[in-house]
Order: sequence, then structure tokens, then C-alpha cells
Amino acid sequence: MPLQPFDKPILVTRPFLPPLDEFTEGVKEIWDNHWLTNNGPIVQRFSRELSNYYETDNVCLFNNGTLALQIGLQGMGISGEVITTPFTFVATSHALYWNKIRPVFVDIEPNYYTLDPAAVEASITPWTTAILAVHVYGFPCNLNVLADIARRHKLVLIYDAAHAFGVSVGGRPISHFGDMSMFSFHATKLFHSIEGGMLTFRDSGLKQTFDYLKNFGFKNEVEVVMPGTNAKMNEMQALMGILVLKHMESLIESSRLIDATYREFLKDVPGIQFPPPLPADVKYNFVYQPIEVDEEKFGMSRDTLYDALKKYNIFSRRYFYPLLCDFPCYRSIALKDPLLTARRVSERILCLPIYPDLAVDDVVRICEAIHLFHHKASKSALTAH
Ligand code: T4K
Repeated sequence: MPLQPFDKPILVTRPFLPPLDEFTEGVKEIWDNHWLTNNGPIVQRFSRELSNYYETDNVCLFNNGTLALQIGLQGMGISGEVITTPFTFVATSHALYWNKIRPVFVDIEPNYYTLDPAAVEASITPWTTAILAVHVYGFPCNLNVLADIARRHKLVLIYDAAHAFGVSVGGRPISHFGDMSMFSFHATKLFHSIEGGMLTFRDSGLKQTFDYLKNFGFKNEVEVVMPGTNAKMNEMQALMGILVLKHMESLIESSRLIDATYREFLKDVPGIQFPPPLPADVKYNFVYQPIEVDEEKFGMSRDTLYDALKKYNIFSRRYFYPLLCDFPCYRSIALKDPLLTARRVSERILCLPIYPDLAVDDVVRICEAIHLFHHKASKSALTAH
């Protein structure tokens, strides 16, 4: 029988939801407390659990990752120029923009798409104050080399770890690297609190500043010590986070199986390339499933494949295309780096659906569709010759 489209859309991701009775049990507690936001008891519990998980007291929770990063930069007093990647979600450079910091976009490396340390070093100027690197797709950046560059040039090293919850390197949680890391708990992430974000940081003195900044700058009822904003996590978010955290290891394991299935069933398709396996000391979270499509070998461009999949009710995403520097709000920033790798990857990248309850049989069907497109494309290329 010819391959049929899926009855229901298969989206790039689907949030994990804990058993409903666990959530309603928690909601009863919120009803009893009559406390909904402003550092309530469940937010405090969530914060303690994350402190244990990340083995540090230096955590601060927020209502989303974007404001966490924005406040993190503000609280650390970052200014001038910050070297960053154009191959990420727009929130990374928006957080700089909102702090009146000039993003300096430099190239990425070709395997895991994280900042290329050589490009970072080549772009340092007297105005550079920090490096804002992204563990894109949860792939750890080149941690030691970036740390060395930051130390030698006296730069602050900040990680956008929005995708990297649950990732560790050499047995150390990813938050232990750099001066500050931001995690997103958005619904589209493997670990989520509906919306939410977290900063982890090296200098414990920053905690107070971040707490002020996310709560209007209030020190007490009558004193406002800085012009803060409102970026507080609420009790419903924290409840969801606590419940999802309990399932984290099994979520990673289910996603690992999906990744393995894609790799196995697509390994012989010409022009479909996966990032290489990660070093053995990296514990990965399998939150995204990026592939690169080589138009010449596959027979069809990334965009044509993206459209063809849609016809089968499979909704992949072009994370991250276009590059941030090509959005109108960043186009006026002069680029010193030609961004050769970032441009190539951004034209070829496609994120396939991955989420813990995506059935392995469905992953196989998605792979079959990709095989079919390749065969059709090769056949029509042959007849055209
Ligand atoms: N830094 C980086 C590197 C990031 O990737 C992000 C966010 C941030 C910073 C900022 O963190 P937050 O402020 O968001 O905490 C999504 C997410 O909204 C965004 O959080 C994420 N990165 C980005 C990579 O992806 P969109 O525009 O792709 O979202 P949307 O609504 O198209 O959803 C994606 C897919 O998920 C759709 O197929 C539908 C499905 N979905 C979505 C939601 C919200 C569901 O099935 N259920 C849902 O509840 O940005």
C-alpha cells in the first residue's frame, strides 16, 4: 500500500504532560494556600528542587527564559559589545538589544553548530565585555576553549542554555560552566513549566540583584532599590515544573530511543546528515532532532523536503533560519565575519519531530516518507537527463 499521510498532524514537538490527577492534587494545594504568585510556597519548593538538581544554591526562577536572560545581562552590568551566534532563536539577541548591547555575530562550528572559538577570538575589540554562547539543540559549546578565551581577555562568559536542561559534561551539570547560564522551561522544551526560565550563576552575590530585578526592584513594602520589571514565576508554572522534573530521566530515555530510530532508518539516505555522536562524557537530552539536507545528494532542497513532509501531515521546523543577523531589526549591524558555516547550515537545517510520546512506529513512517521523497527525486532527475 502506498505511504499514507498521518491522520493527525505530527508537530515538531509536543509538551509532556504529567498524569492529570498529579496536577489536580497540586492545584488543590494552591486553592488551599490562596497564594498564586510572588514567590509562593510551590515556587520556593521548585527552586529548592532545582538547586538540588543543579547542585548549587545560585538559582533564580523567572516567568520565561527571555526575561531571565535579559535580567541576567542587566544584573551583571553587561554593556558595549557582546560576541554571540546568529544561529539561535531570536530571544538570544533580543535580550542583548533590550539592554542596549550591540550583538557581534560570529560563525559557528560545523558539527554541533555552537560558536566557533577561533571566530570569537578574532572578533574581540576593546568594547567587547562578554561572550554569549548558545548550547544550541542542547549540544554543549566548546566549554574549555571558550573559558580560556574569556579568562585571557577578561570577558564574562554567559551561556544561553535554553535547550540544555538535563545535559551534563564529565559528570558536571552544564550550568557549572561559564559565569551564568539561562535555561528555558517553555512548553516546547523537554523539561518545561508551561512557560518559565532559570538563571544559574557563579557569583552568589548576584542572587539578590536578580530577585530585585524580577520584582520591580522592591526591597520591602516602601523601598524600591532599582528599576526592576515583573518577571516572576507563578505557582501553576512551578507546580507543572515539579511534576515534569519527576519524569525527566524517562523523558530523556524515550527521546534517546527516537533519536536512535531516526539515525538507524535514515543512515543510508544520501544527502541526509546527522550531527556526529557526542563525546562519551556528554549526557545529552535529545530535545531536538536536527538533520542537514544536501540538496544535490538528496535530490531535493531542505525547503522542498519541509513542504513535502507537510503534505504527509508531518510538521518539521527550520530552526534556525533565517540567521538572526538577517532579520530587519539586526540587518543594520555591520558583519565582520562572513558567517560561512552559519549561512550554509541555516540553509540546510531541518528539525524533525521529536518528543517523548512520539511512537517509534511513527518515527519509522516519517523516515519512510523521507526515503520515498529521495527515491522520487532521484527518479525524476534520471528521467530529466
Ligand atoms: N534562547 C533560545 C536558544 C531559545 O530557543 C529560546 C526559546 C529562548 C532563548 C527563549 O526562551 P523562552 O522565553 O521561550 O522561555 C518555540 C518556543 O516558543 C521558544 O520557547 C523556543 N525557544 C523556540 C525554539 O521554539 P516557536 O515560535 O517555534 O513556537 P510554536 O508556537 O511555533 O511551537 C512550536 C511547535 O510546538 C508547534 O509545532 C506547536 C507545538 N506546540 C507548541 C506549544 C506552545 C505544542 O504542541 N503545544 C504547545 O503548548 O518558538
